[in-house]
Parts: sequence; structure tokens; C-alpha cells
Amino acid sequence: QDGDSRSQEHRDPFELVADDLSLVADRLRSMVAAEVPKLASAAEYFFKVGAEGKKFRPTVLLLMASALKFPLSESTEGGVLSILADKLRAPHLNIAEITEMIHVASLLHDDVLDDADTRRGVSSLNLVMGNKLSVLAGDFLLSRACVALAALGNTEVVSLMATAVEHLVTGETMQISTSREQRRSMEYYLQKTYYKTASLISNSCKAVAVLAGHTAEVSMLAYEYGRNLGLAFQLIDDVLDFTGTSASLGKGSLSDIRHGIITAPILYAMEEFPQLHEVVDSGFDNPANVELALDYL
Ligand code: GRG
Repeated sequence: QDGDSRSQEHRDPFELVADDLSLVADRLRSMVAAEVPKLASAAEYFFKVGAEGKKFRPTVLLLMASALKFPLSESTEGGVLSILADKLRAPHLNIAEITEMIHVASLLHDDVLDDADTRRGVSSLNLVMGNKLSVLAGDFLLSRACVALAALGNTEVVSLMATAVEHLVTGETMQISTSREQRRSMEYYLQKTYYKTASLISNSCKAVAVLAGHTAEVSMLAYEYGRNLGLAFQLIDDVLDFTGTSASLGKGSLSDIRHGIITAPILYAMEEFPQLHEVVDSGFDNPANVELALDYL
């Protein structure tokens, strides 16, 4: 290997995708523009600077694209115009954009379901414009994601991303409607977590591999990577719900337990402390039970 490729390998991976990430953020703002002013304000809300969130999914997908040898800004020869031309037809950027639109649609609907007031450190759209516009904006973003997907002209990729949307809905349904036994089962928790969080990451990682023309075997590895990363991401998110602050979380802490959602930290604590079962049984509507549960964590 020559010196150039070695130095590229040792670069901070986030720095490597920083240019593409800001390009994706810019392009997303025009992709979500709507005709009717009210819908335009609602759909653009979480794409504005300061409300864009961590951009975890686009970052992972751009890194995956880099690992799978999609061209990055630097690798293009021939000056600024050819770099721009490359970007405009780069399908991995589209997957990052489509995934973020689906993700934000799910957040908008989630905040309606949970009646949440804060998201990404700002007021939820639900609070600012009401639940009707939040639902409509979510639907609008999903439609725009479909249009962008269709433009890629790859039926396997359409199917992967549609499956991810189906899984988001399935995971959320599992979260809001579970039996007492299911809520106490680690297996159920992991299945729900796959649907709710990991599937969008795993299927979009696979979509990048498919669009890069890789074999079924490599595409499956990309999928597995995304699945494990997604599960790990949610496990950390669940721990942060107990340990984070409003400033670091962008919303109030202890929100899961207050909504009666039993996550991995509680499930592990229940294995160790059987007394906790009684607390979980009597529910977390009562703030005293939240305090009691925290004592065991
Ligand atoms: C309309 C697609 C669609 C789905 C409707 C409401 C619903 C069904 C699904 C919600 C699923 C959901 C909210 C899963 C949680 C996923 C998750 C870990 C969100 C937080 O992700 P971060 O931390 O958020 O990456 P930011 O704000 O940084 O983007």
C-alpha cells in the first residue's frame, strides 16, 4: 500500500464522512419541502439546524458505504464539478437520506403516541403544531422517502426499506400492547428491539451493499453488522434513560419507566432481585414505585 491509502486508513472515520454528512443534511432540507405552508413547516421541523439530532443512521450508512468502497469526496478526481456530479448520482447518499426521513417520520408518530413534549432538545412538533400535523408530516416524510426509493430503481432495495418501515410499526405495537409475561421476557425485549430500532439500521446497511453491487454474502454481512449495532445502540439508549440528564438526552430522563416500558436494565435487575417483580407488577404510574425500582439498579 502506498502512503496515501495508509494515511486514509488512520483518519478519524467521522472526519472522513463529515462532508458527505453535511451534504446529506442540506439535500434533506430540500427533499422535505412541501407545497402547503403548514405542512412545509411541520415536515421541515426536524431537519432545521439545531433540531437534526445525532445523525447516527446517516453516519453509519456513509461509513458503511466507505467500507464498501463507494466513492467519498476525496476519492473523486477531476475538480469540484465532477465531485458535485458524482454526489448527485451517489445512491449511498440517497439511502442515508431515505433512512433519515423514515426515522424522523417514526419519531413524529412516536411523539403523538407518547404525547411527548420534548424531542432532540427542543419542543416536540406535537407540542408546537399539534398531533394532527405531526401525523400528517410523518406520512408526508414517508411518501417522500418512497419517491426517493423509487428513483433508485432497485426493487430489492425498495423491499428492504419497506420491510424496515413494517418492522418499526411492529416494534412499536409490541411496545404498547404486551402481556404481563411478555413484558418480563428478555427474548421478547430483544425481538421488539430488533423491530423498533435495529431493523432500520440493518436493512439500510444491506441496501448500501446491494446498491454497491456486492454479493448476497457481503450484503448479508452488512445486514448483520447493522443488526448488532442497532441492538447495541438501543441497549445503550435504555441505560442512558436511567443515567442521562435532560441536557444530554434532549428529553427528560426516566421516560421509559414512567411510560411503563420495561427495558434491559430493569430486566437484568429483576433477575438479580426477585423483590423487584412486585414493584414492576404494581406499575409505574405511582412515582414511589419508580423510586423503589431505581434503588435496585
Ligand atoms: C411512521 C415509520 C413510522 C412508524 C410508526 C411510532 C412508530 C411506528 C415507531 C416508533 C419507533 C421508535 C421511536 C423507535 C425508537 C428508535 C430510536 C432509538 C430513536 C432514537 O434514535 P436517536 O437517538 O434519535 O438516533 P435522534 O434524535 O438522535 O435522531
